[in-house]
Amino acid sequence: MAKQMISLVVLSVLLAAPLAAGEVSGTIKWEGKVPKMKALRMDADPVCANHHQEEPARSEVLVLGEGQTMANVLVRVKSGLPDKKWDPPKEAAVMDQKGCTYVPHVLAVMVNQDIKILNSDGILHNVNVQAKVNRGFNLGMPKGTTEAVRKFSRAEDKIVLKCNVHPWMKAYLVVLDHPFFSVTGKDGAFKIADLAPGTYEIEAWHEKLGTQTAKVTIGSDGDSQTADFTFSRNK
Ligand SMILES: [Cu+2]
Repeated sequence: MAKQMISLVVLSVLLAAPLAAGEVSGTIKWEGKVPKMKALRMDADPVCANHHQEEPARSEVLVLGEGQTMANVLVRVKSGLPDKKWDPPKEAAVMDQKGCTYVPHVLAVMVNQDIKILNSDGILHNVNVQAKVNRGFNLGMPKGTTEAVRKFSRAEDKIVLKCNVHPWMKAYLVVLDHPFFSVTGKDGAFKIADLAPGTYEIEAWHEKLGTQTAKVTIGSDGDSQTADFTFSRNK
């Protein structure tokens, strides 16, 4: 009887405990001399140029934070996940057109997740989405069109977004079939949570510098592992 009571107590504790899966986090850094990114000449459209009077907008191929941490790197679980289907998040992802640049420069979403495409500039932009696995589209967003919603039904890497009105505008979109990914901000930090115990291949991708991978093992629930990546001109 006492034994049964104890197992009941143990069982209820287990059921009440929050799901404590593991996580991988890390920092992406640039190593070596920092190349100066070219200024984007927006003179062709004065409305765009006006947004950047104090400081010219620069190419976002390489965006670094303090300590040469790298923004716009997509970190994802490349292999090791269970054979399972994950639902997309209910919240839409957002891609804005602001100051005649795309914000963010790299956007990762899930299959069938709504993507809100905003036009904060209030001028004509068009969103030329050059998808290959999914159906691409060319969406005109005239002045007054502030929002459009789109989604992609299949996983696809490195979809290029371009604006034909402003040739310097370029962004990347990646569509993933699982939620285990993170795009770095200027602090270069990423975190991928809710990983069940197991061994995973973690991949860091940069638009020009390609990919790097690391193997990470989550030993038990609550385990927290680190994977740091360094990019440089020669890698
Ligand atoms: Cu544009």
